[in-house]
Amino acid sequence: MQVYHLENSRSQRILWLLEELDLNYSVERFNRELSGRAPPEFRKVHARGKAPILIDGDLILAESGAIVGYIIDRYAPGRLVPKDWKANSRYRFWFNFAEGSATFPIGLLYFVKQKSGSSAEVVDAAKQQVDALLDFIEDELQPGPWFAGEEFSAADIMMSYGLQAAHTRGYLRERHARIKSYLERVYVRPASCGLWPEAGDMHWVRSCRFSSWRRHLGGLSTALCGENLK
Ligand SMILES: N[C@@H](CCC(=O)N[C@@H](CS)C(=O)NCC(=O)O)C(=O)O
Repeated sequence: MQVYHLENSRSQRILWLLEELDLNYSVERFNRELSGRAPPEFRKVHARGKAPILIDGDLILAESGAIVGYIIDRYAPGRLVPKDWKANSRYRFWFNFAEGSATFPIGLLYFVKQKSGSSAEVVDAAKQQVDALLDFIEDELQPGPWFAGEEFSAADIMMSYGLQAAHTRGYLRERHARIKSYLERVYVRPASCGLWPEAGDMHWVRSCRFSSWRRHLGGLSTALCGENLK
């Protein structure tokens, strides 16, 4: 499998999933253009022209949720998907909520704040949407520790991208303590190590190297992962 990865983008979800499942893959890594857009290489591979894209033999797939579902169903059936029906329904809710409801308002607030022509009213309306979204997630993220409940699942991989963006952009407030401690749990997972912008996206390259070591050495400690993040 080959992942078309754009720096600091939803393609982090795919790299993280592949690491969690310890599957073999290669990465084509691209920087964003100055405008923030994906370079033309993406459009050459898939008409949508956005990250992530997965190439697996003659299959070319876009949309992070579709790619996550494909990888699990084909290469790791039953992994990272709760079996208990109640946990499974929570899993489905958050898996779909991530792209359907959470990522857009967070991205929109960033976009309107960047645009010099945005009025204070528009920025304020976008802020209110993000506050309401984060308050909802904060209330729902219990008892946890993961979105589907006790088991870490692919819903966490889908949800963390938007929450991590909200965190680094300073949208989390004091009252979002559960989300903050949730992100702490995410950041120390060895498979997610090196994916977060605080670490600098280039650290991913080092992290990949550690991951392939892990395949040979049979275990990457969280301590080593923490060191990698420095
Ligand atoms: N819903 C799509 C969103 C894809 C998307 O918007 N990707 C962004 C990166 S997070 C992108 O490629 N942006 C660059 C561009 O729009 O040119 C998914 O989940 O894959």
